[in-house]
Amino acid sequence: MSYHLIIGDYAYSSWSLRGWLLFDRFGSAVRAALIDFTRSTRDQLSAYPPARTVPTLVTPEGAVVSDSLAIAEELADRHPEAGIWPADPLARATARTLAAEMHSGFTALRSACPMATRVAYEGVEASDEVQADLARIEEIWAHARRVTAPQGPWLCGDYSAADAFFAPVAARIATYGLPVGPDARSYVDAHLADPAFRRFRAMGLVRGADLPWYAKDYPRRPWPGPAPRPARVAEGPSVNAACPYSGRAVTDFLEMDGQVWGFCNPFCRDKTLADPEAWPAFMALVHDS
Ligand SMILES: N[C@@H](CCC(=O)N[C@@H](CS)C(=O)NCC(=O)O)C(=O)O
Repeated sequence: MSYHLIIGDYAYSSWSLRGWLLFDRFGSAVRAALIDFTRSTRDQLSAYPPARTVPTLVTPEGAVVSDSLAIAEELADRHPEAGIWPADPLARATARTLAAEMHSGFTALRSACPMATRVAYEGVEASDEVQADLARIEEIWAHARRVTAPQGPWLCGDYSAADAFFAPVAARIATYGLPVGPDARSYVDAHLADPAFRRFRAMGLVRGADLPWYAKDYPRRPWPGPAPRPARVAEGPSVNAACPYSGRAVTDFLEMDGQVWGFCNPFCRDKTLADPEAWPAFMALVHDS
């Protein structure tokens, strides 16, 4: 039996994004299942006591781990080679304190600006409380980068659980156009360009309804992340006979750059259509054909 991860809506569930990134970014195989955010989370998790929130992980032995920080720690212990926490002690301790502060804090930002990755707004006025949260976030991001001196864009060296924990914060800053300085903006942009983040967002663009209780009455602007490569739904036949994800026979098609590609179900086609370059198996097929 493998890991079983139960998550919420791709477009709205910020804690689920953290849990999902801990698998997708660090390479542990997982069977993921979605619960429906239009119905009671608690009822849908009743088969996994004592879980009440998502993400919930069921380990191969049947332990129910229903908290994102506990999932990070458990995966890090089970897969030390994956680099979920940095190997360097100073960087690791810094990553841990950042992830923990995110896990227990920033309630003004979280309640005023719920994650909603299908939209980007303009003209959002951040309250004093939200601005105070943003100032603290910028302070600890800058601190982490100062003491760990990473070569790349991430907080504590290579991408770590601290970055997975702040991915939904980056998404909120992007969606609501929140005011942050240039260093924080670069860090947000790194998340928006991260293929794992883009995969989660692509699935959110094509699965699940728009939930009215998350909608805000601000004018909209285009998503500030990388523009997806243009593609459209098409008819077969396709260049490929087998789906790039499952290897099964193709039934649903898209066209990109004048060529038709096939998938074994509409969701695999549509998540690819939403952001083709986020999907390595698809892009490998395109490059190798
Ligand atoms: N401390 C938990 C919080 C998880 C959480 O609140 N998840 C939300 C979805 S983003 C949820 O399941 N809400 C449903 C509910 O509270 O009934 C964690 O770190 O995973």
